[in-house]
Amino acid sequence: MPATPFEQATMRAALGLARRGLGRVAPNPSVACIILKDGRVVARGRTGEGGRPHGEAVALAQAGSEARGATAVVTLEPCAHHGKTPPCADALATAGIARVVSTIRDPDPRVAGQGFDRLRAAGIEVVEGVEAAAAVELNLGFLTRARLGRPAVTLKLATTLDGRIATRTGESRWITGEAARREAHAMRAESDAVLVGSGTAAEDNPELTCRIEGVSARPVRIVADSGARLSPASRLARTAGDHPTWLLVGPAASEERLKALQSVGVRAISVAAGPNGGLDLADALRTLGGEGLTRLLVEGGGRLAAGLLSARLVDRLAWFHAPAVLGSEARPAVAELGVESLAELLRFRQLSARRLGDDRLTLLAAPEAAGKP
Ligand code: AOF
Ligand code: ZN
Repeated sequence: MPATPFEQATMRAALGLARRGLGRVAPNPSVACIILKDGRVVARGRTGEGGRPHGEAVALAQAGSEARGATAVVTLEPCAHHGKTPPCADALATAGIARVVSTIRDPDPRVAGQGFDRLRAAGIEVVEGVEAAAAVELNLGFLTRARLGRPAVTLKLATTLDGRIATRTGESRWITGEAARREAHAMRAESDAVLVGSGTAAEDNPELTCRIEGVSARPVRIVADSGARLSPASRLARTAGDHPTWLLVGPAASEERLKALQSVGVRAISVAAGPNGGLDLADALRTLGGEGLTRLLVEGGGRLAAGLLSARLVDRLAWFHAPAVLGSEARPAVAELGVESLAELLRFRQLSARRLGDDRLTLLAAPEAAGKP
């Protein structure tokens, strides 16, 4: 029997529950499981901090004997491998779950369809593909790292209507309003790491922490800084003891500057050199994937944005527009891309748009959506 409207609604609730774990479970996915019996919810669970326990195990423990004959609604294919814990597929079967409603397959080669197979082999009725598009969005980081070895990249920009992020003299606070800025902090909370270029780090002197009440997220703060130019007196360097802070440096970075930064707790990571004295951004992202990061939020500036866009390394755009105009002498959000003809136009697909105070937030997906199921 296909998923009932109640099961579909429960899946949407489960996706919302799982979303609350984003930014806290890498390199694992955030998976939620809601257990239904006789038309009501008897248990719900999601993946623990750091990626364990798995969501199904949390929900099954809460359900106890109520799990017998019940339906489990799970936001990703239950795992089939013996890790620190036995496979969730087996745990669901042992608990007596009669039906599993789920979304997309888990691309981890230890799972990859075998979770669903194990459930069916145990006599459990399995419905796949429910809310699949939303599950791809939820699991984009995990899926992208599994497929491409790098985190999913969301480029966040806050601009005027004509795409400017600062005046010619560098004045940038504030172009968007309070509600948009709060939303931007919430986006940090759902990320494993936040990345800026060295120019932005020098000019804005940002802290890149997540300052929203009741949220204790601590995304890794990363600066793409080929020459290790970050000042040891910057906010980032001065708070490196309290918040993980990484510097992506190129081969030409001076040992002396690196030592000064490392002595205050900044971690330096070597990356291959790229064009125009910058970093090889594909190599940088692969390195971050190797460190276990699945969701990377890039907050500018214009050169880093252009570098990632031209290398086709941006998966999602989060574009905040303020109802204002600055003119072409102001700083553009995206530096030169070298586009000569419309055939090279970078076109995105709109996922959603909403109003935040007087500003507007548009979420867009890159055409080569790296996260296809
Ligand atoms: C689930 N439920 O809540 C999660 C799953 O290192 P381990 O043993 O924790 O396994 C990690 C893998 O388990 C990960 O790559 C992914 O395939 C799956 N994650 N599976 O059924 C969960 N977090
Ligand atoms: Zn599992």
